Amino acid sequence: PAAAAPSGTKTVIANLFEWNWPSVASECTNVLGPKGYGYVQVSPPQEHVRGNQWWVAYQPVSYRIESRKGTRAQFQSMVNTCHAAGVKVIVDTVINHMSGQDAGGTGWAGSSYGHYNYPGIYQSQDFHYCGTSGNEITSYYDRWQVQNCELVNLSDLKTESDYVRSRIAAYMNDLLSLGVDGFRLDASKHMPAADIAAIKGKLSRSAYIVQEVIYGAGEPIGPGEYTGNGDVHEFRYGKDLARMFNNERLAYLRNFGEAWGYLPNSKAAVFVDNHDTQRDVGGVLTYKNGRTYALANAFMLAWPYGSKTVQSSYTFSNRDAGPPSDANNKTLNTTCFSGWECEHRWQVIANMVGFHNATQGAGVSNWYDNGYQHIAFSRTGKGYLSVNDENFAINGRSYYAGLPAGRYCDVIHGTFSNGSCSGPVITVDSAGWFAANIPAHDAVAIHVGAKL
Ligand code: ARE
Ligand code: CA
Repeated sequence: PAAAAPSGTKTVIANLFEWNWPSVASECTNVLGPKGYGYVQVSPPQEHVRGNQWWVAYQPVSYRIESRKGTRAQFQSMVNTCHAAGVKVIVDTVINHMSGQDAGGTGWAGSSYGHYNYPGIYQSQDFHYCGTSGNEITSYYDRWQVQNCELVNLSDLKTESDYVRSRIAAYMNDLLSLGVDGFRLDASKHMPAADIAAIKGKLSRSAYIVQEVIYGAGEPIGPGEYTGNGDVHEFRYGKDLARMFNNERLAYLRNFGEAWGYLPNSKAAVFVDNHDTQRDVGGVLTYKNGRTYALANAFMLAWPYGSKTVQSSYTFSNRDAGPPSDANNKTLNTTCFSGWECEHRWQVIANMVGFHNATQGAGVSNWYDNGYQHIAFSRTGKGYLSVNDENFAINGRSYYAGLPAGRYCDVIHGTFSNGSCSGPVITVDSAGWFAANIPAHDAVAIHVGAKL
């Protein structure tokens, strides 16, 4: 987190998409804390409709903290364990709407509900009925519809009403009482920025806020109008980064960020992919791209633009299929590299979190590119990354890193721990240069936090 987050170097978020609470807790202790992640983002914790699809989580039925991912007690224990490991917790928060089931039913934790009736919480007068067919959003080019009609049949809350705002704030305050540190506000585009501001004004203490507003060319509602409330996801980032790797040139990345028309650096939240784009946006890089995906994340973590999230996924081939779960759809404990991809643990990605932390605050200098798919740059005085995404190796070159002379662990190919490097060591000479051979679709990275 960049904006509202407390200062410090540990600002990378790991999004442990659909992990259950006991697994998140042990990951904080065993991996996220030790590897230098500052935050974990977790999937929506409130009671939801039943079913195996992952997206049941986006259909709230009540604000009880009880879901397929665990009980309230397990959630509380997860927050405490993550905090003890130095990892803060961001919660995916679904407040624009309730469920999308016309027939209603019984939620995960036993609450009964109707499409526009959530006993003790919301009744029919608390929802929008915008008057289009099915009350559905039919055009993203109509501001009023986007905020007052239904997104995929999800009962749309009257976020302009003080009662609804208070009820939403009560849910968020409950999460704050459990110790959470921030919120990812789902479907923020579908709520006027002023409604979000009013809800934020009812929170019991400050918290990091990141809003999901997908940039769409020509749409009247853009991410820029939400920056007054906190950070906003910059969706163009992952799409453009993929295009540079896939079809265009890494050389174009030399001014990646605000100069590309993006949100201000201090407000942008970025990722290579998220749980939606990895399913729904063609061309975006995901775990399925293997090495290229790792290189894209390495670039993101090394490059000073925005607040960065590393996506962590379960393996999927069907868009809707939920995570590994038991016969009752209770999510199973995570088993990395078997049913779960655990991208945040990949050597390149996890080690580049260390690079990110060691280079925080340093500018970019010594940019080099070959005009095409080989780039390199320093984070002045702190670190150096060279990515070769050509189809051929680049051998026998020297690079000017401008780093203090000495021996550095190449954190792309080795892990630095207890003063030693499990991979190749790179020697920077007294003039700041080093020599390296970089295979096709590979990289080298060195930084002052991994100096022997
Ligand atoms: C599911 C079924 C639907 C069914 C519904 C209700 O798929 O057929 O009608 O349930 O029963 C997720 C899933 C949906 C799922 C939903 C509820 O993706 O498939 O519906 O949960 O369970 C727009 C929004 C943006 C939103 C994306 C998906 O602006 O906010 O659509 N993203 C968030 C989450 C999603 C989640 C929801 C919101 C809902 O990250 O995971 O949906 O809580 C252009 C526009 C974008 C637009 C995009 C796609 O790019 O610029 O604004 O994004 O098109 O339409
Ligand atoms: Ca709305």
